[in-house]
Amino acid sequence: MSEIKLKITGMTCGHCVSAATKALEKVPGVEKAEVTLKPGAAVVHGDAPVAALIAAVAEEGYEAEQE
Ligand SMILES: [Cu+2]
Repeated sequence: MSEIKLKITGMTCGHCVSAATKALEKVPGVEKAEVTLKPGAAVVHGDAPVAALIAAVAEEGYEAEQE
């Protein structure tokens, strides 16, 4: 199991954080995602392709990049 750190931009409130968390945790291979608003970031636990994580976040309307 690995830990992937993402920088996320576009989140403005707690709802965004929970939407991003849920989106990340739906990606196959992800065991847990810890998303923070300030700074906009996520620590993803599990084994999932970074591109799939970024796509899941993008689908919710936020931008992610690997940190
Ligand atoms: Cu929000």
